[in-house]
This record gives sequence, structure tokens and C-alpha cells, in this order.
Amino acid sequence: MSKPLIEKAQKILLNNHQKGGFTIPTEKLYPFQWMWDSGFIALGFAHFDLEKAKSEINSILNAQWDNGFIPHIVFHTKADTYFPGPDFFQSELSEFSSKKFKTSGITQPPVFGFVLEKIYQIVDDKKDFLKFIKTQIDKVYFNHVYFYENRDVNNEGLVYIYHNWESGTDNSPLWDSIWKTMNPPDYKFVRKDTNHVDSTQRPTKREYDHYIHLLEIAKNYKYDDKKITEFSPFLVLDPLFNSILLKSNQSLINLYSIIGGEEKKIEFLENKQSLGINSLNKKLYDSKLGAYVYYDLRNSKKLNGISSSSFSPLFCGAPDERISNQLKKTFNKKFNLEDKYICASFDTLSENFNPKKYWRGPVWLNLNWILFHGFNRYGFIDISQKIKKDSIDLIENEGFYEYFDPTNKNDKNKKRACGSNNFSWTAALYLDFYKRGTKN
Ligand code: 2M8
Repeated sequence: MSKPLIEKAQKILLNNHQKGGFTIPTEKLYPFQWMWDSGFIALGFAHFDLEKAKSEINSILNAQWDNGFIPHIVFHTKADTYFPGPDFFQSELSEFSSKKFKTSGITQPPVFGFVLEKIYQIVDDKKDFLKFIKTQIDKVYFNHVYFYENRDVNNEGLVYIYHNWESGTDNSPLWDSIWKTMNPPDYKFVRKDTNHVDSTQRPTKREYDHYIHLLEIAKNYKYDDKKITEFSPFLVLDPLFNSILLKSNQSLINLYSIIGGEEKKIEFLENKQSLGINSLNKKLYDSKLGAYVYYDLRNSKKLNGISSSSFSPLFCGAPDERISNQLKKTFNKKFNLEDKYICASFDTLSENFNPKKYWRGPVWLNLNWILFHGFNRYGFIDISQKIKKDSIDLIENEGFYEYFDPTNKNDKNKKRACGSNNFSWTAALYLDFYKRGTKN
């Protein structure tokens, strides 16, 4: 293994950090603040510049809507290198939208509960960081309440996403069956992403038509959750999104317990916690596949396919012993293979696996980080250590890219780097892998 690239990783984060106190995922391709990126970015900053970690969290939560919703993009500044921008999203259509910033009208996985706790675990001055937590934690709690009040349609402790961009795993092959139920117009718009990175590694124009169509529907209803629940053709229970919510619930419970005097909030979260874990195992675990799957609420059926998200419930502690052992077997069969880096984002044995295309197969550092902690938590140390080693090797051999081709591991000359370079969460999580060690 080559010399750790700690300084390089720090430099990437500092270069992507903006005057307004927030950090972009990468230059040009993503020139604004993204929600779950900013959580991972804060984890990275916490290892060498705690003030920037705090300001990252503060600046995204500052754009929270009046109903508790947190948007997936905050357009703090102007930039013309990204589509769709603020003029397309028109967040002002919603009566609840932020009056301070223009934002998108969709969300992303709610990482901030666990991010606050993970940072609390590593800081030296816990008293000082607890003071900061006290200024932010109610916003995160309010966000969780928003999800349960607006997106848990069956009162089962599981919340839906209404757009593939909300999942973070944007063009997963799992969405293909939903696209077949829709027939969006051939929209005219100018994409910017394919100006910055290889277009064969990005979604197709037709896939974008679906993404845009879902947004047009939401805008048409002024981002009203009740209408979206009723009319959006995309209404999905996502195991990754829900595992992150559950993990963050538990972190909020832990942090509120340290703060004290918050029994009501803890009680609310604990109720959702047991309900959610129970439903996750009942509704999203598929014993035939030996993995968690997505559930299409609109068409009342499971989306049968295995992705890296299928193992994310290990992160929140949902699986019992039987399920966790089964997950390990499935993981070893499909993802932990001699000739592949861990963890491909989609089932490597499926005909839909594509090693270079965005979320249809490549390795992503944030999913690796989640799976590292998941397998570690269950004592599957051989797997968690391999995830960590593969993550570090990929970065040290290829650079701080957005995603990586996992195939032909033994071919040392193969070019695996995909998407954009100098990518913030890749740098941030490299730092966390190095500096945190194996501590949860
Ligand atoms: C990618 O998503 C954006 C839309 O949100 C895009 O492709 O335009 C995804 O990888 C997402 O998970 C990530 O948060 C975002 C910024 O890094 O890029």
C-alpha cells in the first residue's frame, strides 16, 4: 500500500469548501451543496478542521423548510454548470419552502443524526461539541418527524421516497421496472453533466425524461406531500434510506439521552424505531433472495434485485442472527468475489450489472463506508476489513474519484476511475477510514 494520502484528501475538501461555509461535492459537475454529501463531508472535516464540519452541518440545516423537510440541494450561489438548477425546481411553489435560500424540492437520505454522533465520538472537546449539537439536534428531530408524519403512509415506521434522486442511488437498475409504468414526454432540456464527465458513465436522455417528469408532477402539486402520495408514479420504500433514518433515530436517542430532559422526543423516536425495524424485516427482507429489497408502494410489489443497499440494514442493526448470516452468504456469493473490488453497487451476476455506469455497478465510497460499519457491527470482521482495504486501495491506486469500476481486480493496468475527480465524500471518507480505525 502506498503512503497515505491524508494531505491530498484534506486539500480536496479545502478546495471544494466555499466562502459561504459549505462544500460542493466536486467542481462543475455538482457546484452546489448536496444534502447527504454534506453529512459525509462534515465527517471528513471533523478529523482536521472541526469548525468547517460544524459550518457544513449548520449551512445545510439552515435551509430546512418550515415543515421540517430538508432539500437535497441548496443553491447558495449561482452556477450555470448544473441542470436542473433553481429556476427549474422553483422551490418557492411550496408554501413551506425556505425563505432564505432557493433549494430543490426533493430530499436525500437523512444522515445528520448519525453524523452528529459519529463526530461526537471522535472529538477531544466533547463539551464544546455537545454545545454545537444542542443548536442543531432539534432541526434533525423535526426532519424525522416530517418523514413520519408525511411519508409513512401505512403507519408502519417506513417512509417512502418519491424520486430516484431521493435515494442517492440515482439510476439503479431497480428503477427500470418503474420507468416501464411511465411514459414521459420527450422533454427538451440542456443537460450539463455530460459536458464534464464521460457520457457513457452517466444516465441516458430517456432516463432523464423520467427524472424530469417526476419533478414536473411534484411542481404541479406545489410539492404538496399529500398530492404526491396520491399521484406520483414513483413511490418506493428504500432499504438504504430507511436504514439511514433508523440509524439516525438511534443516534438522536443516544444524544438526547446525554443532553437530558428530552423524554418525550426519545419516546417518539423509540416507538418509530421498534415499528420501523419490525417492518423493515417483515416487508423489505426477502428470504428467497437472502437480501433486503425495495418495495414499490404504487404498484404494491417488491422490486426484485440485489444492490449494495440490500445490506445497509446491518448499519442500523435491524437484522437478527438468522438474517444477518443469510446476508453474509448472499454478499459473499454476489459481491465478495476474487476478481472484484468490494462493493459493486449492483448484483455482479445480474445481466443489468454495468461496471462503469453511475449507480448500475461501480463502487461508491459512501456505500462502502456504510457497509463497513454494518458488517463490523455484526462481527463479520473479515468482510469489514476487506471493504476498508478495497476502498483505500482503489483511492490510492486511482485517485479521489466519484466511483470505480470493480471488475478484473487482478488486472493492475485497468483504468477504474469513473465520474468526476477530486470528489469530496471520497476524500472525507478516506480520512475517516484512516483516522477512526475500526471504532464504530
Ligand atoms: C448524484 O446525484 C445528482 C442528483 O442529486 C446528479 O446526478 O445530478 C448522486 O450520486 C447523489 O447520490 C449525490 O448526492 C450527488 C452529488 O454528489 O450526485
